[in-house]
Amino acid sequence: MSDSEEEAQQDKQLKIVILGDGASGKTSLATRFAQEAFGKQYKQTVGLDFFLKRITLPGNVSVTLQVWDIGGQTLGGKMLDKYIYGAHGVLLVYDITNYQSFEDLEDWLGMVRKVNEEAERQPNVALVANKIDLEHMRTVKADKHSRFCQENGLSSHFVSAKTGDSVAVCFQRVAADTLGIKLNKAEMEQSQRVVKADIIKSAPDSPVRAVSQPKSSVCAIH
Ligand code: G3D
Ligand code: MG
Repeated sequence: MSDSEEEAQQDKQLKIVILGDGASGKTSLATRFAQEAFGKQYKQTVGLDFFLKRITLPGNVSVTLQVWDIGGQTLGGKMLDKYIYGAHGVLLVYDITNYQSFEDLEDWLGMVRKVNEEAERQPNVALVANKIDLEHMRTVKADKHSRFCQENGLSSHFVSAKTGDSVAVCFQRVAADTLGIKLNKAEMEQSQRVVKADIIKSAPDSPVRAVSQPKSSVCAIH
């Protein structure tokens, strides 16, 4: 690759818009992805608001994501088309404990399609089921989620902005789809958040054996 080609590649920016009902967790997802944090104050300025984050995709493709949080905009909001227009990727977010937030996605998706009718492309859309840490309070069945994905050609994601589960991979997948890059399973798993968990041994029977065993292991949070 020549220097200029490499530069062009380095400068690639994708517009990603996070849509969905109020309280589905859009700002939390944006914050989590931007800062690897949850619950910190996220400054919502008036007007169009986005942040930039550079990620690396397989094949060493570096791409900058322009992530737009629609703030308090609701379906039918006046500024909404300005957010949505020209997006490369859209995260359609609902809260698995709030059925209405799932039902409203049909309207959100309709809006995305309509606004981009005159743009040069339709964005890649990901269906994002948020708050999977609240599985015990789930009101939207997984098969409803799957059917909606199939019917509309969406990629499927189950995430938690609170724990960080699968958040990064979700953004990564949308970017990869937009650029026509396939992510294999290992690459998907690599971007999952991993933690080191110490194995605490109670009353080791032989000190020699205990030392020879691993003191920690790496596991993914699900
Ligand atoms: P919005 O930007 O779509 O309106 P927010 O949604 O990001 O402001 O989140 C709405 C509420 O849901 C917040 O609670 C937030 O902490 C919570 N939330 C967001 N994502 C998750 C998640 O993955 N799991 C859980 N358990 N809660 C989540 P508050 O109480 O601050 O209003
Ligand atoms: Mg918000």
